Amino acid sequence: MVTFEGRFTDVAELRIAVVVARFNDLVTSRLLSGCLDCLGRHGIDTSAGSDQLDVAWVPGSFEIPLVTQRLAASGRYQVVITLGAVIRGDTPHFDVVVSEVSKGVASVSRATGVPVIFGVLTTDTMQQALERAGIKSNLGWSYGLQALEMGSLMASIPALG
Ligand code: INI
Repeated sequence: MVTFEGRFTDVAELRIAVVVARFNDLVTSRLLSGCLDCLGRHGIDTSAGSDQLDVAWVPGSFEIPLVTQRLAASGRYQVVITLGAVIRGDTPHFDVVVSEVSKGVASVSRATGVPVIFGVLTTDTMQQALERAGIKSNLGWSYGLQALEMGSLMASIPALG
């Protein structure tokens, strides 16, 4: 029997891309700082000159899948983290944006074989979003941890063929 498990500290070989939406950037910039804090504390170089980490900003969550697709297909990254905030109160087309970004990200992940962390908050109010982006906890930190786990897990499982 083989047990495959991700690791959180053996990160020297990991290259990570983060795709972050500017829409609701009060929330998303906080998710990004939580995420980078987590990655840095686990040994990822998060400095400006880092060779391990790149960040791509997109206008809104709707644009996340396209840029994620390009980054994942580049072969440069072992994992991509997506960060966004879709708030029902501000968004008549909430369901459309949420559906497109969630299905888009899942489909990129399966098509490329690169794990993509779904860090798009979907909440009813800005207050709820802020609570998840640092006022209470910062889910950006969890997304960073999940990226380390999935990046190292996938690297440990031999690909078929
Ligand atoms: N994008 C978001 O990330 N969150 C939102 O709450 C949101 N609202 O409220 O509309 C939003 N809209 C922009 C959308 O993602 C696209 O950027 C835009 O439609 C251009 O394609």
